[in-house]
Amino acid sequence: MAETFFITTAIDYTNGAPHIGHAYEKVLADVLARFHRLKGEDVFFLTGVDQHGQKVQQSAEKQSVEPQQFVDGITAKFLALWKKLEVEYDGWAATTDPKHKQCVRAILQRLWDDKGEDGQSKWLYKKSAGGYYSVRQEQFLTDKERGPDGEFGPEWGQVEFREEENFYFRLLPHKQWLLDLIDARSKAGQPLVVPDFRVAELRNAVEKLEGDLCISRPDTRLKWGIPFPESFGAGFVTFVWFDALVNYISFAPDYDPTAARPSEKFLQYWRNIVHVIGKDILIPAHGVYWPIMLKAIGFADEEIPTLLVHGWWNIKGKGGESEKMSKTLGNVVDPDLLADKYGAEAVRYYLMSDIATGKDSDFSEERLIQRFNTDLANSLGNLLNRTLNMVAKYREGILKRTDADAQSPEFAREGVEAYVSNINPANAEPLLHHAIDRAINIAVACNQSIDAEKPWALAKDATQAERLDAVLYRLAESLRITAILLSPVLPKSAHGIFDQLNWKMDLSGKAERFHLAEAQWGGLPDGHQLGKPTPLFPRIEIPKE
Ligand code: ME8
Repeated sequence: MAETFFITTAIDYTNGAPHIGHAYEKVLADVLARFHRLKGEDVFFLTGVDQHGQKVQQSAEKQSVEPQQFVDGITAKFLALWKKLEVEYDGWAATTDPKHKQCVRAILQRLWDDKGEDGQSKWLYKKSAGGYYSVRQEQFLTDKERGPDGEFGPEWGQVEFREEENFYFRLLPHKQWLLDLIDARSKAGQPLVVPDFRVAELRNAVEKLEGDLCISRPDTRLKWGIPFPESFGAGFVTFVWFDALVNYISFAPDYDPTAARPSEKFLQYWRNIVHVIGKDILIPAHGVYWPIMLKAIGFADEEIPTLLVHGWWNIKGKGGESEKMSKTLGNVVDPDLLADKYGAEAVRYYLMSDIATGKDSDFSEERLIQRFNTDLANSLGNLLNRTLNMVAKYREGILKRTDADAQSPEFAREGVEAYVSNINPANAEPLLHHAIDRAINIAVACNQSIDAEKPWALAKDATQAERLDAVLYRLAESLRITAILLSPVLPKSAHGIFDQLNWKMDLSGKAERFHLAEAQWGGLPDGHQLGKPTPLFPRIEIPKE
């Protein structure tokens, strides 16, 4: 049976149109999913939208529409964008889906019914509390959130004093368990969080944990959530995290929230899971709440998922410093417009190659153009064009294998190895941009070898016929391998390269055309007829001011 791989993303809030940060994360997960498919694994890729909450309720009210109508409109934008950006998922998690709501309610019921010796729930309790509440962030604020002037800063929006009764999920009794889990995973070389520089950050946060998690809102002020089961008494909805995090299991294959232990079919995927999330939602949501929630519903320690935490795309401000993208500053980058302007693959390539996984980067349209022109137009596209033209001119499009090219040239073998070792999402330091560089470097090395070997000179010398055959074979074969390696990032272009190489035409357009196992030297047979060259990556011309 094939190995499995389960990959999820954060589900995006549907209170506004998707921005470049959303696009980055979904493309990142799509590339990793495609890489695992390339390895022949049985992949389940889950993404979706987080449709409940106060912000949505308020935005809908402003537009005088029902919240469902409002989120349906925004959800449609996300769906259209993923189609445009070639994000191909297997499961779509929309939190207003009845299947999800039922799962959340079943989990609440299960935790409520799991009683300790005192006859009370071991996991949930009800209490009354008062405090300052940020409407924008949907949370009560503590003194830690006050600025140097003693006031709550503008990032919290409208802040008001509130007193209310709510349900809480116990976190504090599980603090030591979580610390031990973090340590054990790091010791075993499988850190709970990657890149592993985030482990210390999470550990500190757990050590400082002071309170439990409020999981309800009175429905007098928040209607747009999932109503608690009747046994909790009327008038409460659950909101944000207790709703959103559950998507990872409610939309997973074969999850039953009422079973004491998850099914074997579910665990087959879940045992190889990676949650891809942004750095802002590691602490406390994914790093603290989620492991404890999973423990509460019967997951074993080794079934607590690995978190792949990516950095943020910022914008360079006028003074050259990095600024957060925000609607207020009006500097939000629209991935939809960008894809229309440069094409989906140019956007995918830039987002994957110009940021170190886990770190932040400044978004720049100039860099997008530059990377496209340097790596794709000048290196890869140019190589494809030159190779096909030379084989057409000197050998009527037919490749000849000689003893000289029985072995993989070092740059191709090393390129494949370095690519594979860098791309693995569970690595302590996954470095997708290095993997991409290694694949592109194969094309760069080939272009250099053309300049060094001068096939046009070899073609003029009859004693060099075999040498010319070897040079041309090496170029075509390197292109075939590079196309396989880049297929997760550039699926359409990889098909384009295979089409022009006239390779596996019976599978034209199908993902099964690419297999990592075939990224080995010698795939193209002696006598193989190559196709015709057509420019695959026309240079992007920079508009003059
Ligand atoms: O947090 N660069 O939703 P969200 C990179 N619904 N990534 C960015 C980014 C940027 N500039 N801005 C946001 C939520 N993101 C919750 C998640 S999961 C059970 C619930 C990332 O729409 C952000 O880090 O605010 C997060 O991973 C994702 O986009 C969705 O953010």
